[in-house]
Amino acid sequence: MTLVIVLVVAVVLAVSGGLVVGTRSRRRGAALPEDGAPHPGAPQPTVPVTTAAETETSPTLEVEAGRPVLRDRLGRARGLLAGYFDQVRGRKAIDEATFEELEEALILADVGVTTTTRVLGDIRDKLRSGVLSATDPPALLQALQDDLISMFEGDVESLAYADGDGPTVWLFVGVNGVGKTTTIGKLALREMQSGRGVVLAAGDTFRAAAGEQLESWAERAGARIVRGSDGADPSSVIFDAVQHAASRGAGLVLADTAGRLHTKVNLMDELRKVRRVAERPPGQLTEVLLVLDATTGQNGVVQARQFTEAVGVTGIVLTKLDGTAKGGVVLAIRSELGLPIKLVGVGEAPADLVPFDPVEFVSALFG
Ligand SMILES: Nc1nc2c(ncn2[C@@H]2O[C@H](COP(=O)(O)OP(=O)(O)OP(=O)(O)O)[C@@H](O)[C@H]2O)c(=O)[nH]1
Ligand SMILES: [Mg+2]
Repeated sequence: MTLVIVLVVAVVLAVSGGLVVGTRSRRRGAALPEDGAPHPGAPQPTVPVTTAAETETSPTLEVEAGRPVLRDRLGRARGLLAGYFDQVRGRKAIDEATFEELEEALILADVGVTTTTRVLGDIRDKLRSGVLSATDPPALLQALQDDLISMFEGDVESLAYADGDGPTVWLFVGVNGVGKTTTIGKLALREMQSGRGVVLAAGDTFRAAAGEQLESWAERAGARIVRGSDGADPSSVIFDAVQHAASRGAGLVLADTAGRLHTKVNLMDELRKVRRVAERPPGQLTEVLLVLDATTGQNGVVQARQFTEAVGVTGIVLTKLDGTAKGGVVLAIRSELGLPIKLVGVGEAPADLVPFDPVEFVSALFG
C-alpha cells in the first residue's frame, strides 16, 4: 500500500514538475542562471547567489503523515499542572488555599505573574457575583480553562500571503538558537508541498555554518536558496533573494537572520535595515515572525517586547514546546503583548511545526 502511494506521488511529481516554480536546474551543477545574479540595485551587489543542488528524493515523501498530537507533546507541561488541577478538582469547596494552589501551578508553568493574577482575579469575580459556586471546584477549573482560551479570541493565526504580484516575504528574527533556521526549513517543505515556489534567503551571514544548514533544508525541500559570502550584509542577501524570486515567479521568500540578543543596539539596528530592505518592492513583507524558545520561559516576553519595538513583529513562532513544562509562556505573551501565536514547534522533524490552536493547546494543558 505504502509503495503504491509512493509511486503515485512520484509519478504526479514527475508529470507536474513544471508546476513547482523556480525549483532546481535540470542539470546537476549547472551554471547559475543569469537572473540569479545580484541585482544592480542591491545594497552590496557583490553577493554570490547559488541555488540548491538537485536532490534525488522528492521532498513530499519526507514529511510524516498527519499532525503530531499536541496532547502527547505537551506531556511535561501537563504533568506539572495535572497534579495541581486534580487536587483542586478533589476539594469539597473553593477557598483561599485553592487559589494559592492554582497560582503556584500557573506560575510554575510560566504563565507569568501578571497574567496569573488577571485570570485568577476574574475567577474570584465570578465567585463573588455568584456565576461560580464555591462548592463546585470542577466548574472553577472549566471557567479557568474557558478564560485562558478566550484570551486568543480574534487572533488570526494563519500566515499572510501578499495579494499583489511581487513575492511574499516572511522575515524570521529572534535570539540565538531558538529555532529560526529549523522553522524556515520545516515551512519550506510545507509550502513547496502546497505548490508554492519558495526561495530561502540565507540572511545569517554571521555564523559560519548557518548557510550550509539552510542549504541542506533547501535541498530537502527542493527550494531555491540565495546565499551570501561570510560576513556579507544580510540585507543585500535578502534583497537578492527577493529579486531572484521575482524573476523566477516564485511566490514566497523565507528570510533567515542571524540570532541576536535583543539588548544589542547595533544588531537590532542592523535588523531594522534588513526589514526596510525586505519590504522594498517587488517584495511584499507580510510577516515578521519572532521565533521564541519556550524553554526560556518569561524571558520570551522581554524578547518579544524588544523585537516588536525594533522591527514590528507580526506573530510568534514558539518552538521546543515538546521539551518543557513552561508552555504557559504562550499565555503570558498573548496577554501581555497581544501578539498572535502563529505556529508552535513540538519537535525537530518537519511535521513537528503545527498551527497554534488555542482550544487544543489549553485542553492539552488541562489533561
Ligand atoms: N525539541 C525541539 N527542538 C527544536 C525545535 N525547533 C528547533 N529545534 C532545535 O533547536 C536547535 C537550534 O535550531 P536552529 O534552527 O539552528 O536555531 P536558530 O534560531 O536558527 O539558531 P541561530 O541561527 O544560531 O541563532 C536545533 O537543534 C533544532 O533542531 C522544536 O520545536 N523542538
Ligand atoms: Mg539559524
